[in-house]
Amino acid sequence: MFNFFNPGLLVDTVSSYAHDVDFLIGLIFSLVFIPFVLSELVLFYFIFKFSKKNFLKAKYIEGEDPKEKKWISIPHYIVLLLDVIIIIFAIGVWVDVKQDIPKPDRIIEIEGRQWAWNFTDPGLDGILGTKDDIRTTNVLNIEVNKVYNFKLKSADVLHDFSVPVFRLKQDAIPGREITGWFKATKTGVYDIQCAEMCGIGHGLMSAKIKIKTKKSYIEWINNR
Ligand SMILES: [Cu+2]
Repeated sequence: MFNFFNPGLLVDTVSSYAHDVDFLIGLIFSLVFIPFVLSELVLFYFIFKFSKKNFLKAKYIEGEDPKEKKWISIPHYIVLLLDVIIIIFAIGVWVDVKQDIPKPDRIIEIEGRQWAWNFTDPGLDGILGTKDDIRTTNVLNIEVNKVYNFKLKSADVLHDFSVPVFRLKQDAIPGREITGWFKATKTGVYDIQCAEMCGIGHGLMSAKIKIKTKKSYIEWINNR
């Protein structure tokens, strides 16, 4: 599929599904951009052409004769077809990212609150809710190339856990625990944001995700 707009060039792609989301953005942009340019060209051509005085008098057309409205109905069917193409690809990516949650190597807890992110790592035993759990605020330490499931909660209002390099966004809803997943493909330090207006400190709700190698991740756990 033609994909001349690649957002991956603007923001690093660091999760297993980041390229799928980029493909979708590129697909939608391409399929919307071309009809947009064509229809604007036709519009300006007609404005120019019919602005000459006494060129052609406007007629009242009821559209009962199919030939008279083909200029409307054919582009309309093309747009509907493009919509269906977008929906088919979008459902595929949605199922991968949001619904088919793979078996985790590790389960963590994420809690949004006004105005910080709290993270709970299960620690050495790999089990949440035990004594060796590691709680951090505004820094999430994870291991590269491992499937993580997260249990996302909110302590107060709507927040949204967003990791741009993962192409991941998930609302945190008070009273609910939402399970999601990611698998980081590169080490490094990247931004976490809150993507839901959650009060006056919303803009301060930035955090960091530190994606570590197995060795430095185990080191981090042992040094706690
Ligand atoms: Cu927030």
